[in-house]
Amino acid sequence: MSNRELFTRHPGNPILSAADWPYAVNVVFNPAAAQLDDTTVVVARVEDLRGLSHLSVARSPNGVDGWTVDPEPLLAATDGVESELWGFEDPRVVFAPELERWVITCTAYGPAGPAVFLATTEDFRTVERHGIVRQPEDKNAALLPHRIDGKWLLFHRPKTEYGGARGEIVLSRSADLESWSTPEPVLRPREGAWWDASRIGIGPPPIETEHGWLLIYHGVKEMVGGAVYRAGLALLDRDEPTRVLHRLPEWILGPDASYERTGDVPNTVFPCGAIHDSETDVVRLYYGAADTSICLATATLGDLLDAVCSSPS
Ligand code: BMA
Repeated sequence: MSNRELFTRHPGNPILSAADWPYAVNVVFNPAAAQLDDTTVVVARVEDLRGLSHLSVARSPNGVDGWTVDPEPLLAATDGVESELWGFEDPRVVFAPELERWVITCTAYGPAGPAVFLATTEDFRTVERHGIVRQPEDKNAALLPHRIDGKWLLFHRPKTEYGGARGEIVLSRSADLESWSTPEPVLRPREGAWWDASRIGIGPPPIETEHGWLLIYHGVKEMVGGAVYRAGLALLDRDEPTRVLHRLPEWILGPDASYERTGDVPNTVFPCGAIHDSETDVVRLYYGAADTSICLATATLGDLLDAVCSSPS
C-alpha cells in the first residue's frame, strides 16, 4: 500500500473561484476540461445566487492562470423547459473526431430529477443542444471519443436500480446517439467500510491507453459527519470496456487541503476534467473542491498506469 496519493496539488489552488467571474455568482466547481491548440478550456459548473447552476467557459494559455471567463453562459436553462428548470450541472467533454466536434455530457436538473443531457460544440462559444439521452434519475455521464464495434459508448450512473445494483457506473451503447441500449454494469461500489462503498460515478471521460481505458471515478463514503468524496482509478478493457482489468484499492485524491475540507459541501474532491499531454506524459486533473472552487492536480500517466496495473481487478 502506497503512503502517498498519486496526484500532486498545484500550489496555486484554487485556480478559479467565484471572485474570478465577471458577474456575481455563489460558487464555481466540477469543471470539464479540454485542450484546444494553445488554449486550455474549462467548462465550469457555476451556481448563481439563486442556487441554480449553468455552464460557463474559462480559457487560459497554460491551464493554470491568466484565465479569461466568458461573460455569458455556454449552456443555461431555457425558460419554460421543465427538464432544465433547475439548470445544468457537472459537465464532461470529449473530442469526437467522427463528429469533428466536442461532445458535452452534463446533468439537466428538473422536477423529475437529474437527467443526462448531451450537447456538441466546435469552439466552446456556441453549443448545439442534442437533448436528454438518459431519462431521470441519471447523471455522471461521459462518452468515449470514438465508436467501439460500431457503437458509441456512454458511461453513466442511474439512480434507479439495474440488476439489483446500487449507485454504480454503467454503460449504454448507441448507433446514432439517439436510441440507447439497456445499461450494462461496469463498476460497483465496494462494500462496508471502503472509501467508495456508498456510491460511485465517473469522473472525466476515460483516457485511452495501450493497456486499456484509464478510468478516474469518484467514490463516496457516507459518514456520521456527512459524505466524503474522493477519486479512484480503474483500468477497463480497450475493446470491451465493461470488463474491469484492474482497480486500485487506495484513492488517488481525497479531501485534505483546506479548500477541499471547507466550503459549501465540505470534504469533497470531484474531478470532471483530465488532459493528457503526450509529450510530457503529464495528466492535468481539474476538479471541484468542496463544491466551491476549481482546482488542479497533476500526475504522470505512466505512474497512474503502473499503480493501477499492479492492482487486482
Ligand atoms: C454529487 C453531485 C456533485 C457534487 C457532489 C457533492 O451528487 O451533485 O455535483 O459535487 O454531489 O455535493
